[in-house]
Amino acid sequence: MNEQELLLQLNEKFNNPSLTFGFWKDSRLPTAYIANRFCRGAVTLYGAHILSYIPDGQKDVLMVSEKSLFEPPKGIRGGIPVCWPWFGSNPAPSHGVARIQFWELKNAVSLPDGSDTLTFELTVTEPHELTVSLEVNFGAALTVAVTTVNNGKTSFLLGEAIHTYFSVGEITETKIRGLGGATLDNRLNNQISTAPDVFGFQAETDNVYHSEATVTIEDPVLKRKIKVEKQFSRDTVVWNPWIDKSKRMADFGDEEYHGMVCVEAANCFDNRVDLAPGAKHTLIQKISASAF
Ligand code: TA6
Repeated sequence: MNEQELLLQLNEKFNNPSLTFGFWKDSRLPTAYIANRFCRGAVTLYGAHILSYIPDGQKDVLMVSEKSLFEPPKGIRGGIPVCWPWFGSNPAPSHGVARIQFWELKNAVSLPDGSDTLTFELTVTEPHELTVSLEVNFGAALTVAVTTVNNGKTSFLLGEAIHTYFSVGEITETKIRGLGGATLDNRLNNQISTAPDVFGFQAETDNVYHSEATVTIEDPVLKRKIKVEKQFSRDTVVWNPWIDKSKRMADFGDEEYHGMVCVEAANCFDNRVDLAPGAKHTLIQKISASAF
């Protein structure tokens, strides 16, 4: 079946009034477009990758690089990559296999409150026999739940992150609030410290906070704050590539670091989840934007 036939099949199978299917921009990535009383949004079957979340009256909460490729097997730069079933650049491919494979859209439901929930699923046999599902609710908030089932006969150490690229007006004016007191693992110099409750950005930042506390992104330029709530997330990752790393990323504009910050619900490195045979684990992140 070619992409056009897939789109036709999806539009026939899921005929919710708030849901249409098309390609993402000028790519050939089959994408679900949501428009309901709360928001507009988009998620492609490639990686079950959420590309846009625009609450009514707001600008897009998510940032997608103008230089991102939308061509398998390259991962998309921006939106919400699902890092699974490992986090980090080792082994390759960076952040695992889920974001560079096509998932199946299993279900799409318009709920009585007017929000919409889509459920995607992917089953793999390497590096282990696992099934992962992503359930996303597009409503007054954006709620993402990533559930893993171990189908194998042995345990598996699961690394994962909901690697969200948030759009901000200017990173040097942006503050992150809520991680005070958490153990901070600076991945750039491997120094361990205790996190302050509020911090800003003056250089490349690649920190893992051993905390699932709610984070608020304070953006005085776009005059909004974004609340990031998490469940079953032992870690919170905060990342901005800054000047030099931005220049090294071919799929990211040299100046795009000014307009983004990643805040990620995660279980990574020493906090991976030891998943017994037959066991299930869910990681949840809920995003909501309000005036600031
Ligand atoms: O989440 C932070 C991070 O691990 C950074 O180290 C940086 O590599 C970023 O993810 C992007 O990773 P990617 O594989 O998408 O280039």
